[in-house]
Amino acid sequence: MNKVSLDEQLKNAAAYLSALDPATRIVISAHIHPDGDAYGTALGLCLGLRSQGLNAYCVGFSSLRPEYAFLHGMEYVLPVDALKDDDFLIVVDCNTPKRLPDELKEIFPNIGVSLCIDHHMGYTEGFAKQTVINEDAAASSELVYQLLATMPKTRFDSAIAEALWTGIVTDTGRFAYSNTSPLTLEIGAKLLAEGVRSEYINEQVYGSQPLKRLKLQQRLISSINVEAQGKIAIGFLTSEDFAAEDCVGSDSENFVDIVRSIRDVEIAAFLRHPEPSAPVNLSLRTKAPYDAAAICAKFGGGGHIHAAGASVAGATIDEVAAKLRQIIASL
Ligand SMILES: [Mn+2]
Repeated sequence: MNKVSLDEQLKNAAAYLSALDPATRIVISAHIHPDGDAYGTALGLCLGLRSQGLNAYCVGFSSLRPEYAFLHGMEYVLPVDALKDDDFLIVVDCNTPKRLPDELKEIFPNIGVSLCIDHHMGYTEGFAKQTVINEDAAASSELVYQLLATMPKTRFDSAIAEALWTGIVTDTGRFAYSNTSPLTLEIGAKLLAEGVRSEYINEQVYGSQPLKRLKLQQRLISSINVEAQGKIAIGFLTSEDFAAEDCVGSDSENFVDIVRSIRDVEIAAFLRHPEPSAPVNLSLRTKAPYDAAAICAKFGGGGHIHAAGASVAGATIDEVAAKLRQIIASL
């Protein structure tokens, strides 16, 4: 892992970017199945670099999910087949080739990742030429704010601020999780001062659910099983559940929080299998002393100490749940 201090990494990355020829095309990708922090970090960085006259674009998503449709910068999203070997590729909120969008996985070795900006644990050594990595950052958007603030030519505006605000709000559970630090709130204050419409964004992200999503939640709630004297809760959604409510996998983003909200539960797991041919997705939330990233690593996944996930191909929900119970029992 990178032992260089965050300040040093920010300074180096800022110098690296500032030295680029303005004609160099910068292309920014986040991870597969983007969430609020992935969209917010990628678009916020893209707009922030453009405010300095740099030639920045995003790649890896072609549309925004409806709750994020208010974000600006979609006109700078390129299709993957437009990428060229001499593009300057930045990967954000993702620290391993395994989590890149599928269509980018094949071509990224030709381009190479010039810069990785992320806050997850388990960086794949050699993934990028340069990094801004800090596992203590609440969100990748927090790191991008710091990077842009290190670059004197940045002209912050409300579009940049709303993108980064969205990343921070969604990754901190609206400034509530333990990853929320004094710095997170300081950055939040600076973003608000740029004109973030906080109430409007809250309404878009958290108060505009389609009814089918609530029906899907109802199915998850019905599935929850609390075990080990109330310490462990496991809930799941099968491909039949998704089909019955006309939902896709991304409609269940953050559903693990429902499982996590049960009193006294220390390990909360949400298993979903949106399509029979797709992998089973495991989302895990833990309280001390349980290490969610270590448990998910046994399934080939990763994340943070109290919030992690894994994608398990060729398995059923029952098989993943059985292995999870076994791992927890052995702790
Ligand atoms: Mn994140």
